[in-house]
Amino acid sequence: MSTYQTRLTQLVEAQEALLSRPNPPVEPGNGIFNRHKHPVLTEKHAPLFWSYDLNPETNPHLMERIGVHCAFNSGAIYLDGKYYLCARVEGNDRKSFFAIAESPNGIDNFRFWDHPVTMPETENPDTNVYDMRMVKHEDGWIYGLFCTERKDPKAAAFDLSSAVAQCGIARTKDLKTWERLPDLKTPSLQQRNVVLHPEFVDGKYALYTRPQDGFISTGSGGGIGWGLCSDMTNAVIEKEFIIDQRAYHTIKETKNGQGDAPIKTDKGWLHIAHGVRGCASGLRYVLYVFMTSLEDPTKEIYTPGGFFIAPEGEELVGDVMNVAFTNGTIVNEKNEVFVYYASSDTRLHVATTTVDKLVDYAMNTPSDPLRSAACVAQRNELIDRNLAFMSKSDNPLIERIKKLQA
Ligand code: BGC
Ligand code: BMA
Repeated sequence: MSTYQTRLTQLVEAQEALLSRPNPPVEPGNGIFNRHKHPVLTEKHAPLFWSYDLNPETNPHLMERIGVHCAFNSGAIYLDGKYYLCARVEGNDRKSFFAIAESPNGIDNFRFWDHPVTMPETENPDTNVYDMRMVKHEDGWIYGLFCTERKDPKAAAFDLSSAVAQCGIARTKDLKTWERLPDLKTPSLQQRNVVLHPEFVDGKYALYTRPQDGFISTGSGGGIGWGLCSDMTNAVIEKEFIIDQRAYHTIKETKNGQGDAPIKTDKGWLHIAHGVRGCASGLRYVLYVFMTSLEDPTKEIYTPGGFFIAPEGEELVGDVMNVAFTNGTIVNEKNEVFVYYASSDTRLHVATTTVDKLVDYAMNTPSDPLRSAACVAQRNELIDRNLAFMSKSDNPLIERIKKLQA
């Protein structure tokens, strides 16, 4: 058999197995959510015709011509019973682009559409675009807000990494044709992680922002911000203020940013965000949860302490280590929740749970008391309640817990 034929057999068989493999939940989990056995998207999910020249005459060795390196941070939307992701796909050339993948059940069998998204540029071309949040707004459009990055024109000649991050805006009705609108203008020098709230607030569009002074550092401010604007076709936020602050010695000491749009529940808006801290191995990204009031979406009402999802196992390893990041969540008609989180800027996973469980988690997980001694007091309170309960319980499994410590 020719090299071409042998390699084609291997590639096709591997992809057939990958794309249709079931993705069961990992039990028992922590009761809050379940991870699933496999990532839902990887670079190997990209159609073979995206990276190979499949013609044996022009590619007898069946080599990759334009490699696909990762598929990660994905926007997500549920339309007519189907689960759609707008993935951040990155080529070997380090440029990201968007591509839609669809699945019948949200946990496996994701297939990319034939072509990536053709995202129009503005008069100031983007060098890199990434991390789209797809939101169906009550105005009838599906908006895609994403980060657009361009080299900083003010950087010194030797500095080839300083850039300016801003919020790009596009809208669509079918996820196929995207109308690019002017970038968001805010009082801040840079923006990343901007997310559209799905409902009008006081007749205006409401946006979660993440103001920053510089490209990496949020500078003097940071936090998850909020601002209103009256027109998405020329989006200007005049006043921006912080609704979720970062804080010393927490999982969001260095930066934080809204994930997808918050989930509306009868107890409040439920947010899944990312928090970042700096440590000896670099920046560590984890996910956390908070809730805001239905009457006043800028007011925090529940702030469960610590992380919700932190990278573990193979998730810790990838292009940018130690990162869990989310920009896509789906809630279906059964109130099942699909949290799409990427690990280490390399691959995409799903964590499944329900709206009820997330609200229970948010309302009943104590807030971070910010000091070791206060954390011990908080834990002792739980332990004492449990010991009192256990002494009265006749459940044989509870008996066995006692014996484990005996
Ligand atoms: C990368 C992003 C990253 C940002 C800040 C960008 O160039 O593409 O993934 O979040 O830099 O580190
Ligand atoms: C950011 C994000 C993500 C990325 C993360 C870690 O600032 O916007 O794109 O996952 O850094 O590199």
